[in-house]
Amino acid sequence: MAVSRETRPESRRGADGVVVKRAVCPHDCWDTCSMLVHVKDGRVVRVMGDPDHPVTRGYLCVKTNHYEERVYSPDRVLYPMKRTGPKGSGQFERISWDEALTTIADRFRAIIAQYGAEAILPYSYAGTIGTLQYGSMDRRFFHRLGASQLDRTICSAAGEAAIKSVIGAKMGPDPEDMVHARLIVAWGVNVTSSNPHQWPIIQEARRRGAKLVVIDPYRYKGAREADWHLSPRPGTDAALALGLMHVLVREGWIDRDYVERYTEGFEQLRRKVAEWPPERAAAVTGIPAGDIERLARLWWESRPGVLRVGYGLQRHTNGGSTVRAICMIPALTGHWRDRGGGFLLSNSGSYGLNSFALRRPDLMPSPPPRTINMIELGKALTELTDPPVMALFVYNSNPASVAPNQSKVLAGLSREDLFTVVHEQLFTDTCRWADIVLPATTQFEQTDLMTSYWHLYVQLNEPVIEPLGEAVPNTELFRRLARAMGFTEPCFQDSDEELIRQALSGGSPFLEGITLERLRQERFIKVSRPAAPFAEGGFATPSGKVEFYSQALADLGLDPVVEYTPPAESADGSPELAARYPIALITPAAHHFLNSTFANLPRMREREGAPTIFLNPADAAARNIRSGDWVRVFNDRGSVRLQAQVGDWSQPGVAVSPSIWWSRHMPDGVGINVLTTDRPTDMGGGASFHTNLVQVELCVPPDGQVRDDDPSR
Ligand SMILES: Nc1nc2c(c(=O)[nH]1)N[C@H]1C(S)=C(S)[C@@H](COP(=O)(O)OP(=O)(O)OC[C@H]3O[C@@H](n4cnc5c(=O)[nH]c(N)nc54)[C@H](O)[C@@H]3O)O[C@H]1N2
Ligand SMILES: Nc1nc2c(c(=O)[nH]1)N[C@H]1C(S)=C(S)[C@@H](COP(=O)(O)OP(=O)(O)OC[C@H]3O[C@@H](n4cnc5c(=O)[nH]c(N)nc54)[C@H](O)[C@@H]3O)O[C@H]1N2
Ligand SMILES: [Mo]
Repeated sequence: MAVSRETRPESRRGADGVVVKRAVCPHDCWDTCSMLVHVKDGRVVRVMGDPDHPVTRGYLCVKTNHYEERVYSPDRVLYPMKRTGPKGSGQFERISWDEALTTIADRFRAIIAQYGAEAILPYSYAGTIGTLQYGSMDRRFFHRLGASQLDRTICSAAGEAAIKSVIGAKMGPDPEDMVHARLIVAWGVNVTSSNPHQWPIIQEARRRGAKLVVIDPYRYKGAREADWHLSPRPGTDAALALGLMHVLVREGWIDRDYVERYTEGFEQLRRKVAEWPPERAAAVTGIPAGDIERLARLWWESRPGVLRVGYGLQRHTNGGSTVRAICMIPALTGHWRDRGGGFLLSNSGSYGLNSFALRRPDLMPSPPPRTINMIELGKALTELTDPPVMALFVYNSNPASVAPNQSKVLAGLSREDLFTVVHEQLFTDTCRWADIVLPATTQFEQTDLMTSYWHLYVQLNEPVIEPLGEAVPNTELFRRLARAMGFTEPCFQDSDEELIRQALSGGSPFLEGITLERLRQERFIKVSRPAAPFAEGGFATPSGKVEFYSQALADLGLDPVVEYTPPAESADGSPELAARYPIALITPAAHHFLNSTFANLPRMREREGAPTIFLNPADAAARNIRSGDWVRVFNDRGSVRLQAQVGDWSQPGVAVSPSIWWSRHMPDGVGINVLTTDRPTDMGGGASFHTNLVQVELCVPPDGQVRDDDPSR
């Protein structure tokens, strides 16, 4: 195809009428890719990775390669709609934007008059991670309204709290520098599915002689291709880290100079790790003591070395302590000194956008309204009083599919007296429970300022096509709602362009010289940040040092150094429960979906196969289960049917179910999250999606065709 590359400010057209425009992937993913979008006659005809972007390197993931299928999906919500049948029936009719806004404003006023504004709960997460559409005008609106605040904990809260307690900021090495590493430890991160642009960086490092070690209970593709795969029992990594530090301290494999200059509490840490000889860590984790010794030596001898840690391992009831323990390792050994070395869970602290200006918390009434933890949505909707939640406003999220303890969430959403508004691009499981559904634009139809929680480029996304139907961006929706509610503060009129200027205005040294004008010309600009941010200390903790001992933790009643506590649901944590439900089920990211996003697309569902559970051969044999069989997976919270795949995916007693399928595509109309717990993590109030005990048994498949030798016949 003959194409012309767009040259700002004017676009040029190729001979066949195709214009290539730049956009930025909006999804909640490490990679935040730069996209080339081929547009013909106002319609997207093809999407590709931008070859000029140093991290995207000309290719996109399997999900966004066909992004046009999502934009033009028959599931797109194109007009405002109101419910006409009973709650959950999915019966809606088209209404005008005027009617929708008036209905919402009238209902909000009535609720505020009777219950107070705290009876209104916004519910949003990261349908897009764009600075504007993730959190700006929406926050202003709910702050001014005095609605209950939402604690957005569903993804990363435990890890964030842990990082902050040790190093003070969500910051680590520049991933592009990891090509220099001699050792990369991918610890609880799926580097081939969740973070696909990390993979070529790892491969380049390996070509230069580096080793890849994967620590993950799931033997996913990257684990199979690693130099060494260690498979701990789920939720036991803090014990592994303590065992590793025991060996490092015992052998004197520590950087005394770094420890003295830049850390605090080494003496307390030394005493703590003395209690964790590798044999003890081995008994907890299932990783042989010899392997723990070997890994400690490999780490000490490999410079630069990096712990590339993921969010998977902090989605356990003890996830905060786990990240805390791991985060201490590079300070002990001085790996922070090297370019490309240290610890990286999140780089989102590397930008310094002005979120106060964007979100305007000063618009909140005083005292500020109550805060509700988003992972406890079911409880909030069914148990809260004083006031009860009477209105739920959902955007950027699909809680009917993604929130834990789904039965409770659905019980809440089905309340006839709950007024639910959902602003969505696609008619999701959550839309079914709405009173009003509003149409949202996709990234190709809206403006945003993009950052990444992994790489270090600020990027600008501008619309490449006109909005479909009557869809509007989140920012415009909340401008309209502010008008309907009669809010007169000038900040409710700020345009998207003004919002971007405000976001860049905080005076952060990282953003020096980065302006909207430059972004329009250059599209992506790297932040000004030292490559090795902690080579000479400079941590963002209260002491300015790595805090092995944290008074803040002691104040929370936690071990001020760190301790391993068994996951709340595990043989050690709850023996009685484990006797009934002997399998530890983890539910990590599916390769072809992004949380529940993309799971509506037939191409992605086909490639993903069926809602699956990977079982170890020993567990399968004990239950007469073979690959391809349908099984019932259940615990006290609920039950789902999944198709079994039997193999060396995990150790005995551990099962894996890649997530998240939409409930409507599940055999019994409910999703994997009927099994998951809404119990918050030890730090940060985060989600414990991977701490679940279940039982598994052969069952009747969705097509009713049972196996010839099925004992349940
Ligand atoms: N294809 C795809 N990409 C995605 C997503 C997706 O759904 N699909 N989701 C996006 C989002 S929102 C996020 S937050 C990131 C998440 O990216 P990741 O951090 O990779 O998150 P998960 O896939 O939940 O878990 C990562 C790994 O942690 C492992 N794990 C689970 N429990 C433990 C444990 O106790 N110890 C150890 N060592 N490992 C454990 C899982 O088996 C999994 O392989 O990815 C983003 N990218
Ligand atoms: N069992 C289990 N559950 C999990 C996880 C797991 O690993 N296992 N992972 C958890 C994690 S890491 C996360 S981050 C959460 C994710 O939970 P969510 O943030 O709810 O993520 P998605 O499922 O991607 O749903 C986002 C929705 O936002 C919509 N959307 C996208 N862009 C826009 C926009 O600009 N405006 C509006 N109004 N809507 C938009 C999309 O169409 C989509 O339906 O799920 C969590 N749930
Ligand atoms: Mo996430």
